[in-house]
Amino acid sequence: MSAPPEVPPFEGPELDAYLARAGVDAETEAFVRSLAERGYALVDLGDEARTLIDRAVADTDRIFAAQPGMNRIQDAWLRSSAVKRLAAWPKVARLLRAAYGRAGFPFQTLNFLKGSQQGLHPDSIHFHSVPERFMCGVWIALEDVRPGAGPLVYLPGSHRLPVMTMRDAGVNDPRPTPEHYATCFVQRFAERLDAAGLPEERAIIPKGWAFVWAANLAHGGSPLTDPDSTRRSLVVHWYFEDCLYYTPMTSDVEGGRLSLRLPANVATGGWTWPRRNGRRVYPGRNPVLAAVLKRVFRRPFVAES
Ligand SMILES: O=C(O)CCC(=O)C(=O)O
Repeated sequence: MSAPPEVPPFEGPELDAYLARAGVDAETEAFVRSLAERGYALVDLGDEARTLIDRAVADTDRIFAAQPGMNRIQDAWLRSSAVKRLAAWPKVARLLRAAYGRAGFPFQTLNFLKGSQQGLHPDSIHFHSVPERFMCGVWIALEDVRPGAGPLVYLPGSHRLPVMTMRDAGVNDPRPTPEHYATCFVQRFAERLDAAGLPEERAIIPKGWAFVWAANLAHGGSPLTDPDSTRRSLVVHWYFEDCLYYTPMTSDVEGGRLSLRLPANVATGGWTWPRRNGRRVYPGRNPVLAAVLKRVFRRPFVAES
């Protein structure tokens, strides 16, 4: 058996040869090439998924209704089997397998009721892997996205920029914090995007379609120009097997101190143990404890932003 790739094939220089070897169908090839060229790809999840979406919306609307003013539910998959099934949708798993050359697994879900209005950011500062870039986001429209509802905004091609670490952002601290992110990273990242001069686009997509982004693609939520308008969506974050998983925002990557994670595996309901070259790596006591405690309390976390 050949070793898994150290670079996601769609991010690497040998894509044509990889695709020829893999012998994928036309839809898969278009998906992989879109990720390579633009850093994102669109997927129609199909009518079965649209039926399931109605159940997921009913489940999450109940949680939102119980907490007026709240706009985000983290890990509703722990409470809703419809969210859980959508998060691990087989068509998405198959396409990602082709793009990354490794099996993927969803590790977290976020449900939004309205647009998030989040600033432009790459997921590679929130979740990353060793080897790098084995992470992606899958944004599923749970209703048709209207232009005034704060659609997802993104900069095609920004995935090719170098991954920005906290040190790159000017944080000279071996233990960076979310405060450093807010005070340094956000500004430095915005400057980098300005310098790159890439155009902005918005994802105005129908219910049941997914927008898949590469780990380093700059994306966020555009302003809500119609404040009453909902924009129900499910964001699923995926990792890939045989990697280490960590939180870059609180890591000193250059200094070799990673905040390792023990990610949940939404598909199996368990966890996926970090591995390097086929061998298990112990992520440390705190990540294991955090993962277990989260499961014991089982309540999906509801937040305002
Ligand atoms: O849904 C949005 O508006 C943005 C979501 C996002 O940026 C994320 O989950 O990383």
